[in-house]
Amino acid sequence: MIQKYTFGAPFETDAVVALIPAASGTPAFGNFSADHGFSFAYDLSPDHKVYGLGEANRGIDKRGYVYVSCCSDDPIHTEDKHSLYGAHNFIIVSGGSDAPGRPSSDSFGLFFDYPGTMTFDIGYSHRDLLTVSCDKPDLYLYMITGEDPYDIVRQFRRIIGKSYIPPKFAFGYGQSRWGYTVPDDFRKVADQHREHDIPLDMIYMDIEYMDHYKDFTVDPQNFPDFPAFVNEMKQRDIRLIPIIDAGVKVEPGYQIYEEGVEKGYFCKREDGTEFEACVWPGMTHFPDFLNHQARKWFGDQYKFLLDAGIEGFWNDMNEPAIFFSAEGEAEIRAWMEKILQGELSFHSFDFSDRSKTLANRPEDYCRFYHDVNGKRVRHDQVHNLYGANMSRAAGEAFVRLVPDKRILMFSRASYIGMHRYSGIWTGDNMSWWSHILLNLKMLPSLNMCGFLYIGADLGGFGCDATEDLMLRWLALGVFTPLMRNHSAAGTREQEFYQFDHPEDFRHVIQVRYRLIPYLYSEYLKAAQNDDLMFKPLAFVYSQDRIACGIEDQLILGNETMIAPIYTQNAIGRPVYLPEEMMLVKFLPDGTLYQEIMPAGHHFIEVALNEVPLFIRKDRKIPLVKAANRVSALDMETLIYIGYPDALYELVED
Ligand code: MIG
Repeated sequence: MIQKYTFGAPFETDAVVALIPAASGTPAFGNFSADHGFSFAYDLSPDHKVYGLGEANRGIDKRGYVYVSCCSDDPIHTEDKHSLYGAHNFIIVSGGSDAPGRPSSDSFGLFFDYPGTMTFDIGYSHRDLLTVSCDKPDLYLYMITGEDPYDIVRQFRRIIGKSYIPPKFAFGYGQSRWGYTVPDDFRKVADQHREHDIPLDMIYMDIEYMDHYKDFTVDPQNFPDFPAFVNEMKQRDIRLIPIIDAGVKVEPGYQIYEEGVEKGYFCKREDGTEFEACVWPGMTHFPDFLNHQARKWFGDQYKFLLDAGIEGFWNDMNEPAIFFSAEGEAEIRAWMEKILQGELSFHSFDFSDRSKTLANRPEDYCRFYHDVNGKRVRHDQVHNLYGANMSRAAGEAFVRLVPDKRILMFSRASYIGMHRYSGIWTGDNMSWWSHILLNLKMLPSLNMCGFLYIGADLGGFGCDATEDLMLRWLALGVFTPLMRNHSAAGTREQEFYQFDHPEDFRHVIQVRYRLIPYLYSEYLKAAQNDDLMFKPLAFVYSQDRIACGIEDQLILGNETMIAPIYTQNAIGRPVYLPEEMMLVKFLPDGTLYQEIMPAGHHFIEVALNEVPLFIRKDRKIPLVKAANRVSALDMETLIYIGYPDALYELVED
């Protein structure tokens, strides 16, 4: 059952698409207060677990920390961080399995539809207290009760609308790196994959492809005939996937800038002038994605690239990220001027601190406004909707511009609702072993919030990757819908050909292609049925106390369990089986190791170039022969592995 409560005058975020009548009476769980801002409080018993929050830090069970919904461009995802790029205000309080006598109604879900900053203190200040709070008491609250957390999640998914489905090629492997600039950089990637017989469907174009980082332009020197280059790659059955940044360069004569100013489609300051912030192109204006006309206008710009043959995009810097604002710049200039004039002395740390605090300043988010149906709304109050509406702009445009085609798209910033238009990549992680685990833990939480097309920068974006880390991470990446190797300029190059054993990469990436019919089928089922592709073990084995606490294994689809290796120099890992399962190891010679293992604790050995997977008892999964492109997969080669008498429903489209 879903009950909708209205507090104050909420902003319409469009996250929920189902019509839910207003509930009468007071909510069944917790205490509410709308006196000073808004707050919700609920006493947690020792066995309560709390799920959800989508792209958030730490565990699958969120209990024990404080999380702040505030889309943030922060590339250092250490354990202490409270905010990442997304804002997904859905949590499920689960009564747990070990509470005899507790009513099942002890589990409930909460969606706080509020687009400003929101704090989820989940047993952080007090182990036994959950509080959710925000400054303005204007929001919709959806309270969902159901049989168990899994049922609650599916009810929630039903009211937020169907998840985005990408084109099938998007299930292939993608190579990316910030720094590919000239056509030969892209050709080299394609050539190397061909030479070493390694599958590849996409090469990503980072900001260097643009003309001075101007959206919807290409560098005229490097790409004098861009459609021809896109086509050259397409002849090789490889898609180029360009990045689009949120900020539009301020440059007289640049058509998008001129048009946006003329039509009033950029965010404005209080005095009506366009807000200016420095990002990659230099000074930019931010398109007002909350204004539906501006949204249509910006979406239409994607046509330039669609017409050139492009079939996929990634939307970046859309929190929006700000290096510094015009105001911030003026402030630091005045400060430096005083120092130069000898009016002020300073410590060196003061100097570096000052310049660092210029980026993504909360004050700056209070300096510009949106035009929402003629009403002026200050950005900070709707901050978490910005990136989501950039992707919505594009998604709505694709329906108009290329109605018969599915376009690949994923975004960095997001809010619930964006899952109907786009996927997510989880931003600037690092080449750290701990980030393999973080990648794994985010998967079910993102699914709970509707995001199915998801993935992390495999191998890590920042820092230097090693061959073993890369291989282990790919052995998780073979299971994530978005499988992309991406890294930052200046870090050690991490394409497979930078390492000593290309054959190991060939094998691991081939495993992905062998699994695509299964992954795609499970993806489609999850999208069509408002279901999860990745589930915590607790959702499936809710009566098993040990399984309920396991966070480094996941149920994938309905048939399998994944248990990737995420520690350095490990020869394998401990695995807990809640029931009998078949361990499958994809061996480097293309054969399979299969062993039925009884329920219980095990240690499995897995070499660096092997991919482990468990098939649940009495289930089986389809497997095909590898090919170097998704389009070349031959369904005639399909076999099933697992328990032979099982049934499997293969969904294709
Ligand atoms: O300020 O476009 O998360 O994937 O390579 C960094 C350059 C801007 C951040 C993205 C990353 C991308 C990078 N971008």
